[in-house]
Amino acid sequence: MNETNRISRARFSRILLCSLAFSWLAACGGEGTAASPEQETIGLRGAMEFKLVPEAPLVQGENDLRLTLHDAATGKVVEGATIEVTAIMPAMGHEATSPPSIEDAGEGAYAVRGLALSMPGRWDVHVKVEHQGTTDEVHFFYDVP
Ligand SMILES: [Cu+2]
Repeated sequence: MNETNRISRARFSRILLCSLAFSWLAACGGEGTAASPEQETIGLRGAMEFKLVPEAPLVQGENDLRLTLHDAATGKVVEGATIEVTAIMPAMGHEATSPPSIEDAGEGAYAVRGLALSMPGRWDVHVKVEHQGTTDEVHFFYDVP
């Protein structure tokens, strides 16, 4: 095989891998496929409504976001919850380099600061919430340019 063939084969494998990863994401994204900056959905356990809004357009590096929580049944804000936010890059199987800090801003709002999205590409941001014995969680997908 000559040099040109080797290069085009390598390129083809990369393209194939990307499209496979993309269709996998599209297929399993379900509730979170639209990578819009502002995302809102009912959690996977149906207990809470999650809204996550970046403070500024997402960048490679550290990002600040605002999480808002409502009780899915009553519509009341969820205050004083314990929150964990992690981010992974599904296509590459690695996590964000450090966890963000989370501060209760009152009235169901939480400031998520320093979410480290270390690479361009698609990130799966996993938000887990515990509040008075009730837990819920959600995945939001974001594309970092
Ligand atoms: Cu990566």
